[in-house]
Amino acid sequence: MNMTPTAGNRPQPKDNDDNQTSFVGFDNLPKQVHRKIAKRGFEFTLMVVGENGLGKSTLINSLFLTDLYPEQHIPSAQEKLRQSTKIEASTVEIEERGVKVRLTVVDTPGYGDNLNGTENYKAISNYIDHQFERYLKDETGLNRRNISDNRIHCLLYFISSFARGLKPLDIACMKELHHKVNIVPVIAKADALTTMELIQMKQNILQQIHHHHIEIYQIPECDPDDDEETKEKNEQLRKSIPFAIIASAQTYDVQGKILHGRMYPWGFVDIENSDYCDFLKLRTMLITHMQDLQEITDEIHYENYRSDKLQLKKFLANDEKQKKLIQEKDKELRRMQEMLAKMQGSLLEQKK
Ligand SMILES: Nc1nc2c(ncn2[C@@H]2O[C@H](COP(=O)(O)OP(=O)(O)OP(=O)(O)O)[C@@H](O)[C@H]2O)c(=O)[nH]1
Ligand SMILES: [Mg+2]
Repeated sequence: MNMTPTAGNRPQPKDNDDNQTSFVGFDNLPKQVHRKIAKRGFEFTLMVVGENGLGKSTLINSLFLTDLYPEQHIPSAQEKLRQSTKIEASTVEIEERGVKVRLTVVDTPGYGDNLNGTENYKAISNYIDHQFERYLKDETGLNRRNISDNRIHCLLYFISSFARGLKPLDIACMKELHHKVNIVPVIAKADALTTMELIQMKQNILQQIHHHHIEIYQIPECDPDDDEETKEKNEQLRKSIPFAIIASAQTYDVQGKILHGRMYPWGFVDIENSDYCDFLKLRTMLITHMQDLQEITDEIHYENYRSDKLQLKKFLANDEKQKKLIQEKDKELRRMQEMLAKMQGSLLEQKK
């Protein structure tokens, strides 16, 4: 079999007729989106979070056409000891048949390196809040027409396939973030698991999510008038969560076809093969439910943030009023005390 690594360029969409091709890529975007949105374009921000080395940057690179990280810096052991969560945003502009997508990917390299895990997810949480704050400021400002939306619409949470399920830090992190952002859990490096292990792992994770009352993103139901095929595909997406991910930035020439995959001594793993990898399902989910992810971000997560902020403002304003009132009363009291002291003084003078 001829399997030679190629120059890292993205392979063309395959035209074979197995089930994996029924899941779409960005190439199909214009068919998937509402005309109105197609006109003004998409602004979508995706964040990846998870332990160090789980393949976050690799996945981003293979999910979206551009190489976001051409030069990766591998930290030395000494640097690793001091490494804290470093959050980086990269934007790619994609234009597909007239539809503009401004995709921002926010990477959080090194998560889990720092022994103080709480610090890691607090930084992520603060970053999400900061984007809400920026949006709120823009929205209440003068130039409301050209607001750029950098709010995080979806967070891919990477779970290590070397664990049996969620680790305590994963649970704590998800609980900190689930009311701020749409969390989509993914099992990283799923090529390390056998079919049975993967099924078990998915069950364990879903049980833990349920047990700890973690609210992950729920794929919406189809419209009743959608065709059976759409309903079936949507159901498949729903059933696949947490998505099992195998990522690779490398492409290979496999018998004349350029495929994204991982080459092992025992064989080739094609990351677009839906028999053992949910890569295409994840991409389909992001595209078909991009609008829903944006709406939930705007109507639920951002709205919660905004109303909390307004309440806090009201409370602080009331607090400020109270403080002013107390200050005025204090002044009045002091004035009366001074008057009293003066009167006592003049009385004493008169007695003499
Ligand atoms: N076996 C396997 N290895 C993978 C997979 N995805 C990425 N890798 C490898 O894992 C290593 C780390 O990948 P990165 O993409 O840098 O991981 P990361 O999560 O961005 O790491 P940090 O930025 O340090 O947190 C690289 O050698 C990748 O080739 C996968 O699905 N399976
Ligand atoms: Mg990385």
